[in-house]
Amino acid sequence: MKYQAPKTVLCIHDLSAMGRCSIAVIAPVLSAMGHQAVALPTALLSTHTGGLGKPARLNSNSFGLEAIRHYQQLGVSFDCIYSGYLALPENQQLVMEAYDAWPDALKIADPVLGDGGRLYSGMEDMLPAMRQICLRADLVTPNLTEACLLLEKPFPKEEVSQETLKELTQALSGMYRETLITGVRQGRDLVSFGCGEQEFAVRRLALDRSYPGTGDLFGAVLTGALLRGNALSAAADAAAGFVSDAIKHTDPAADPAYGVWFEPVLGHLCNGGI
Ligand code: PXL
Repeated sequence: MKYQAPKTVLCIHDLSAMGRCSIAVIAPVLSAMGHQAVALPTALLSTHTGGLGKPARLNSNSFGLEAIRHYQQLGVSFDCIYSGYLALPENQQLVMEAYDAWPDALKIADPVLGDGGRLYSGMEDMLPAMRQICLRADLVTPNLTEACLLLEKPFPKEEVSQETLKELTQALSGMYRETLITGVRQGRDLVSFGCGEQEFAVRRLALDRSYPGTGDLFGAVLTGALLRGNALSAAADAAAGFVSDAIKHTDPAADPAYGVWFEPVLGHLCNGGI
């Protein structure tokens, strides 16, 4: 038997214990896809900040810095550094130190700042830090709100056309290495638009339900699929398909603040399915 080492991903996100987002969904998704997820929490929260009241919160930058030193002492090497929600602007330092420590890792940055044209609670001071991270990343994956924030453009009042989406992605691609704008509503579809070596669009029928954490689920499947050697367009398609599946398996009567019921469909990611 020939052993194949799992790919190792350093996940620099918060851990929201309940509400199905952040490391709570990213780690199981990456594991199901055969990768080793190493959690580097930017903060520990009892829930996310999107509709479950005021969460208990433990912010720490020093924990992450010490953890990075420890992994360096161990001689660990990461195949990928995947960052998202920062709890403090100083958390930027964690991502930068990780980039310096493991320069050959694939750097995926999700500039988690807001959704639906609004900033998430507590994100008011985080834009400069996200910008710095995105400048050094190989792939940046904003939603439309985050794309507008990065570009200092107002959030569009009306649905964006394919042409506008293309222009926004191209503008970001002029600033960053490769960009994928995710989850944009166009007519009956939810579209992700990629621009880097190639331009492409991935479409799924929108399901008229929205949940916190779907960006993290999308990002985790995208990361896992890229690490399996898929092209960005194929990885984005797999991610859109998984999120759509997970929403379809969620009781529409359930409180959306607790996120999508992705657990019953996690098995779809196993055994090289994607
Ligand atoms: O899924 C993004 C996210 C991550 N972490 C926390 C959040 C959110 C979105 O609301 O509140 C704490």
